[in-house]
Amino acid sequence: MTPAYKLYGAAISLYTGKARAYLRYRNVPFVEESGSPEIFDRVGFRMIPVLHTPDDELVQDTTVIIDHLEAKLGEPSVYPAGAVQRLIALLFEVYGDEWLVIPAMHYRWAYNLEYILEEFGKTVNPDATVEQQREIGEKISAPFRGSLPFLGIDENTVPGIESDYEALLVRLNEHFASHMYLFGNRPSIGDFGLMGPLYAHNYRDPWSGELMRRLAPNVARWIDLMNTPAPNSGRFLADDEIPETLLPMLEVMFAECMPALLATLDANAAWIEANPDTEEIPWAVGEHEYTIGGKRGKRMLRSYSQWMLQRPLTYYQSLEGEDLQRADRLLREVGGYECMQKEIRRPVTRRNNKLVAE
Ligand SMILES: N[C@@H](CCC(=O)N[C@@H](CS)C(=O)NCC(=O)O)C(=O)O
Repeated sequence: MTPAYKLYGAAISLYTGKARAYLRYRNVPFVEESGSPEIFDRVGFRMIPVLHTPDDELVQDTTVIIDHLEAKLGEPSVYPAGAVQRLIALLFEVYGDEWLVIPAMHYRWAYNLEYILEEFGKTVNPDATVEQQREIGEKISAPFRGSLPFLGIDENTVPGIESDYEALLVRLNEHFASHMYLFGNRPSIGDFGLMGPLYAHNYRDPWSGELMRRLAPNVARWIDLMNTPAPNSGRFLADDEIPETLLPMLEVMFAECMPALLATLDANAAWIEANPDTEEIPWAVGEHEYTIGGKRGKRMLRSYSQWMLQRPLTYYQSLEGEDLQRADRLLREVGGYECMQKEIRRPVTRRNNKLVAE
């Protein structure tokens, strides 16, 4: 029998790794294929992954894919019921999707070049010779390699990107020494967010995978676990507990990643106000100076980051009473209180897979 769902994606794709792990965890029957021009025409642009549902719907964007299936499948949800766990899980998802793409892209193109060029070629033409695949790879990977400066990867930031990433590996390694997933025995939306960059690039690319296994064998083990269909019987830690081992990672997240990503909200608001008659917000809305691993550089402000950031921000800003108090206590401890007060002056939404002002 043909599985009901199709995932249009690729083994080398960062975001496909996130969606695939979710489908496996929820035991959703699916086949994985490459997307076709017809599929991308229907979506409106070329982007993977895309989920093809049994109702012939095409769902684009990993977060939308996961939420679409969460609504269908119900419990056991990947969104913790505990307010603080849920908030931190949403933050880890943004961190994986929008920030760890920086080390993922850096390590892939700096240390795995030969391999990844062939992999790109193999993705397009599995039957071609290695030489042909390399040639195809050179050509079709050009836009990806060319995006490094826009992501803020240059000679000044590379030492910061590497020290920051290696420190993250060591901290995650310590965390996974005593926990299966971020919040106990059930993977959360935060685990899936981390899975994209940590799997497809930093585990699967050979040089990067070797670095991971050497510095952080428990992280490599977590990746194997995330890629395995699960019995779906695990639980999040009781009493909305946040493991101590996550706190140093949250500190780093709030010191460098969140301020940089939050700058997108101001840039988007300025763009929306300057272009009241244009519906779709462009992919990039300016550039800014940012810090990574203590090194300063310039990166493009990607409008889409706001849509991801709105998830933890609106969730946090909806909290009340005891939940808010507990969230604030933790946020103050990790230096995140100020960031989370950020007002969403011009909310954005997705309409027909396009980012627009709400
Ligand atoms: N926010 C999107 C990002 C998807 C994305 O950037 N996918 C990359 C591949 S990992 C892509 O399709 N790039 C354009 C291309 O392959 O032509 C998601 O979560 O699905």
